[in-house]
Amino acid sequence: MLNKLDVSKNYFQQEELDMRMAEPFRIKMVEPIKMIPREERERALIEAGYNPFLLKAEDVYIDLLTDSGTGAMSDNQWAGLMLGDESYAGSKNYYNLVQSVKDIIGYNYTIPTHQGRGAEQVLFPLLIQKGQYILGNMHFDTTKAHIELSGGRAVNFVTERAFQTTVPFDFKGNFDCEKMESFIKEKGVESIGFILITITCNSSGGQPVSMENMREVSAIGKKYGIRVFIDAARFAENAYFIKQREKGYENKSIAEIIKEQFSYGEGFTMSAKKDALVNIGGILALKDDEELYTKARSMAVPMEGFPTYGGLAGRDMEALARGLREGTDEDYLAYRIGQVEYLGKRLTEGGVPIQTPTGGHAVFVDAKKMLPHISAGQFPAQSLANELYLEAGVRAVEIGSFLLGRDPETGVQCESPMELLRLTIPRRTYTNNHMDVVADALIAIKERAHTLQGYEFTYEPQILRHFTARLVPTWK
Ligand code: P70
Repeated sequence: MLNKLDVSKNYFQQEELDMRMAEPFRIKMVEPIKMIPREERERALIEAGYNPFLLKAEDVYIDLLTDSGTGAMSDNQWAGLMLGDESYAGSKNYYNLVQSVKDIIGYNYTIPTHQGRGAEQVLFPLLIQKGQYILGNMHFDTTKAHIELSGGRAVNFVTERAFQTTVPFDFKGNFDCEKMESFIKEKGVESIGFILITITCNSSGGQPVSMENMREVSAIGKKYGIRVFIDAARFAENAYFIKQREKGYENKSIAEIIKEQFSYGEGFTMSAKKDALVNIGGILALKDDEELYTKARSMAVPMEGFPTYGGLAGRDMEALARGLREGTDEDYLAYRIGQVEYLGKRLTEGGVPIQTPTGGHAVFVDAKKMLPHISAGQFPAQSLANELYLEAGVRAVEIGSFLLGRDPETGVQCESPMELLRLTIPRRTYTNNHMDVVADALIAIKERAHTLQGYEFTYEPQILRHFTARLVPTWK
């Protein structure tokens, strides 16, 4: 009898092999990728100012920068592209999208947008009065920027357990409801704009929010008359975790869980480039507030486009209408979460510290633990990102002090509570052999982690600096 899996490394015992799920699809089109030689990678990284955002994608072998818009569409979605109705007004693809949102999420009013931030820029100014607080588990960075652009102040209430990376907890995306309620009482209800639940919670590691927690947040909203919205980029992955981990949901279908999740909000913004499996697109939807919908529709026209296309081609709306359905398929989700788990398991076995348990869309390596000799101000996770590129042509992204930036008032570098390297896994794109390349590289780096150096700026833009900043190693 086969005891170990004989492909790549011998990591799997028999029972794990039995549990393992192969891809629930076969591949009918491929896109060649290649690893350029080490000297060329060194040159490319210098040219990129030691900032992987500035690398040419062609110089990257395995691209784990983001899961946003990088997934593979299905044959059904590609077929949908050919059915694009490019009418300026009333495209049939828009009505298909509205129907998908109704069927899957249960909301009545849908406005397509060019991506997630498009939905945010239409909705937020309608909800925020200057100086109001917007309460979230952990706002995503562009979301925070949109809140601030609308005059609001973004405040995070994610559970402290999220910051203890080595201590497992099933729902590290949960709100600390007690803390949030004290804040509401302290500041007064009129100073609160709305509550935003981000599922899954990207910034704490793609970590899910439990149904119980969503219910509690919604109850707090009702108690104080504060509106609750959802940042729904990874809503299907969140539902899958609830089914896997939350008592009482093991026998519910993903479809039922998704509907219940959305019952706790009155509207959502969604970057459709994630769980909805498209390369571009977003959605703003409202459950039943016709008045707010009417206002949002008027705002959408100058910002995004006429409300039946909102910045998308008809064909893109069709791919999205179909992707929304595919992204909620249970077999697909089991494979998807399984792949992230696989990479996490390989890294853990190899002694690389990660946020545990693994989340939905990425494995987050704890660079603070792996490179304790590099201070927050010299960006340990950025150092690890650069070394990973040199080692194996893999591009990952820093989520730590480099991304966080400086205090706008004092100009002092903020210290992030976590210094993470995000290995973000595009959907249906790479195989577990690719995951092995990534794991082997990080395990090799771990052995010489003490030799890695910190970084300092040679160019530091004032806003959203991480996208275009240039760095050098501190000893050079
Ligand atoms: C990511 C991307 C986008 C995002 C999100 C949540 C929870 C809204 C948005 C905005 C962005 C990114 C980060 C680093 C590198 C590349 C890209 N997340 N809410 O990868 O949506 O981008 O469609 O405007 O995660 O996490 P959109």
